Amino acid sequence: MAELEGLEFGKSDFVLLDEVNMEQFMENLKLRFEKARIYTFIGEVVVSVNPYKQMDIYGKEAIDAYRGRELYENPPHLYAVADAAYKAMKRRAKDTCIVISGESGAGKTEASKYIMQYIAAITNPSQRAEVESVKNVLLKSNCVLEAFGNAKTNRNDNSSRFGKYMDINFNFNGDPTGGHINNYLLEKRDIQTCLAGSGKEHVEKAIFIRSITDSSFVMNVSTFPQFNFCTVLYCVCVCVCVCVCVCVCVCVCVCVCVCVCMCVCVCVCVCVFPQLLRGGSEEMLGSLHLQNDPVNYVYTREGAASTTSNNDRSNHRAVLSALQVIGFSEEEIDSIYRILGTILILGNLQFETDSESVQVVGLEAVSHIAGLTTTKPDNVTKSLLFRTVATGGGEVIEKGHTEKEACFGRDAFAKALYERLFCWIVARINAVIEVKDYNPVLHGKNTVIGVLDIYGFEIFENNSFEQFCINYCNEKLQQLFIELILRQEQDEYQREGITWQHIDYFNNQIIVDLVEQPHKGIISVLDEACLTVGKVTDTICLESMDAKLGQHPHYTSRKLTPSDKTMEFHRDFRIRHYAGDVTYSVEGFLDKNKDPLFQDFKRLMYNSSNPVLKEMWPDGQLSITEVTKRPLTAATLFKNSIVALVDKLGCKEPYYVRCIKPNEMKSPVLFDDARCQHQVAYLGLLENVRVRRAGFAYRQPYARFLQRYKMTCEYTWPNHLMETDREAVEAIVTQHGFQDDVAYGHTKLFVRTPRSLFTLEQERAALIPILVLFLQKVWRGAL
Ligand code: AD9
Ligand code: MG
Repeated sequence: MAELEGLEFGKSDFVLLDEVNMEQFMENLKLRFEKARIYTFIGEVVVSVNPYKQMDIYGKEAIDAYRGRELYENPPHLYAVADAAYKAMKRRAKDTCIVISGESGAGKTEASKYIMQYIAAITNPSQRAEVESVKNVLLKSNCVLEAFGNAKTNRNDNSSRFGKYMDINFNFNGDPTGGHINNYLLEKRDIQTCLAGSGKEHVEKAIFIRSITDSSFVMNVSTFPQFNFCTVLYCVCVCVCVCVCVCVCVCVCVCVCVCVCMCVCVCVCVCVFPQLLRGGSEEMLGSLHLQNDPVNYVYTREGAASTTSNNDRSNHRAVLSALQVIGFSEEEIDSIYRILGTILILGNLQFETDSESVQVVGLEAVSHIAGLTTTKPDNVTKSLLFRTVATGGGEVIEKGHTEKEACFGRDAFAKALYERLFCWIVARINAVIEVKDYNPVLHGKNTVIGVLDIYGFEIFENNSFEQFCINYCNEKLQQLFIELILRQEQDEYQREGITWQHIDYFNNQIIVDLVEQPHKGIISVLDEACLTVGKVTDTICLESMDAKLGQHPHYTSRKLTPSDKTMEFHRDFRIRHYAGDVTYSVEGFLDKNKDPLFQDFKRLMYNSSNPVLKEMWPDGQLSITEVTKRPLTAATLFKNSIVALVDKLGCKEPYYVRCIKPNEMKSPVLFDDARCQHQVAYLGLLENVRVRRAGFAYRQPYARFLQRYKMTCEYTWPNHLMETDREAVEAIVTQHGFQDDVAYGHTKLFVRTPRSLFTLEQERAALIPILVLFLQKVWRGAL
């Protein structure tokens, strides 16, 4: 019980702090982290600090302790918030959602898994087979999505490179009947950030510095026992490595490149590739024409240096088995791995220029690609070396690529293959779990719990288009948080005439507008540049952003502030986000925003004899003259999907898990005060405490409150004789002695602490059996 935790563990709810200020907040957060209390409430919000070690607080026993209990009956836990969302959904037939936010590595995905496990554990007590099967698919889909959508980065060994929002549908019994997954922006660069061509050429000193300070390559301290000695040892190790690397860097310039290749995990390699290469059977790899080591492939080489191979075999088996459990057919699974093989082989393809024309080096690879994609080798070669273009006069001609264009086309093709594969897998899972044959008349209202696990705010040394999208998404979610938790709450007090001291908070709408406003925002400028005919470069695009947004208080570029030496001339722009300043390199923005894939590749895939591939590339049936309409740009598609997501979340009752990353070392014993304080500040947690503390935990219209609790008061049972419902509610409150804990609004009763309500609930629960007995006797005529 929260009360039994004792003060040595700090306050289990930040609302209980003596004073609400940053100092006390941080003191409490740190104390609880050090005492292995990783969760703390702010009312119904759970603040979670990543423990970076296994905790003995999950599992059946804990689930039983939280099942059906009120939030404040147990110590803070993810299970408590999952149960609250579930109860609200079941008791009040409300759609709810659990929004898990925090930066990369803060523990969002782990939290979402515990929440899913909790919901799976408390539902379907009668073990009905069809419900069990839905639960199984929902849980197994995680394994597949992680393999295809997660990657090792500097900041997290298992970083989600896509945002996931999963709706779980429930029937009137509160049992899952199905679900739906939405995925948001799978980072295309993930499969090939470290391409020999693009990665190494642009290795920057800044990245090198990040690689050694992030030190994800040093060792994993999460296995260390909790001695300070270890912290010291760890710090010494880091220092030694930093010194060695710096010395190497200063003394032997050539070695910088080597170190970067060895250490930098800026490149990320989606888990499924090393799993396949290290874990696939000889027979499987043979049939895919693959060798069993990621270092043999350009797309996985650098990621492979930073990943361990211990679990690849078992993870590969788990993914295969999950795919089968979900219901992928053998042919579909085979197609998935054929596509993965194609991508790896594509990555190794080289081109050479021989007397003017460009050729593929080594035709064996082309025949392997043709075999894996069930296409003709000649057509593969043609797509790699030529593109079809429609001239102004309506003529269709074939234009040979330069070597550079061929490399660009190859990489764009590999990225698109992966992206479409991922989306197809999600769509296929959705087809299995979608609710079928649900009749609301027969089965009652179908309710939903949504769980959102989306990439957190990202600030790297080198931020590109992906960070721009991710950070925009976080601005939108912060806006939703402000809207739901801070603004609506205050607005309601005002509407209901409750005395209320306004709490100030930073409203980030201004930054959201900077990015998304039609005609004026950054996305609109980007799109305009992409649609402009002629050679528009990233730099020209930056100039037009400068011209349109130069006056905006949250936007700046080097041109606008020439004295700022931290930005590159004419290549960087900076946004003052709610979470901090982020400098973006505009290089590559236009290419990433456009659909860079030549129609020839789409046609090649559409003409494959493999039905799965054909299904993934419906746009390949268009001829070049039909492809006149510009597709929506990546930024606009992303913006539309995030706007739809926010709308979806906005109409549900939200529950929040705010995750904090205690340090950059992935250490279970380090609490980096400055880093944590920064996160607390930008997550708006202090404002959250202030609003919560000044506010009321619970509110209900008088009529509904009366209906539920009238049996607990002699003046209101079975009917009251007072003039208004409000007076009757006053009678209940006074009889139970918590008149100092409430405020009376125009239409609703507001209760400050949940404890008062808890007393009422207990009394009601005790009265119900007596009442039932009484009514039975009345019906039988015994009374
Ligand atoms: V990212 O935005 O996808 O890059 P997340 O999702 O916030 O990030 P994740 O949940 O993947 O972070 O957690 C990172 C690592 O922290 C995990 O791989 C675990 O090793 C560790 N972690 C996080 N939460 C817990 C926990 N409750 N117990 C133990 C944890 N370890
Ligand atoms: Mg994650």
